[in-house]
Amino acid sequence: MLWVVLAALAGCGGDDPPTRTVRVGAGEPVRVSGSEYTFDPGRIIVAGGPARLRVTLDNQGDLAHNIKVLDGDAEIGGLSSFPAGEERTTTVAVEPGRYRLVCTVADHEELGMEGELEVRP
Ligand SMILES: [Cu+2]
Repeated sequence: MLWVVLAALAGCGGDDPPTRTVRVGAGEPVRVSGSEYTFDPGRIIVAGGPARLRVTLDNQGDLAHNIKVLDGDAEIGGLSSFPAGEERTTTVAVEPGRYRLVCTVADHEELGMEGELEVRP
């Protein structure tokens, strides 16, 4: 039984879960599921930027979550926190470049609610 315990512990460790990537064209909407403590997909690649990216966060967790788009430390868009079981949509204007996606509730980012947004020309 020991290996079961070890496997369970390994699963709860600092290793990130596999990150799913989605690729969309500029103008195509993106849907992100948020839960404790992950965004799925965790990586979004937009081709044909600059773009007005329409993002829907589907809160499938048990807690309130949000999603913010960060350019360096600057927040350039996103959604305020909202309750579990709801979804919200926003639009963010992005130039080609790399951005971070984070949930700013408490320590959710440190716990894994973070992702990448890459906008390609
Ligand atoms: Cu969160």
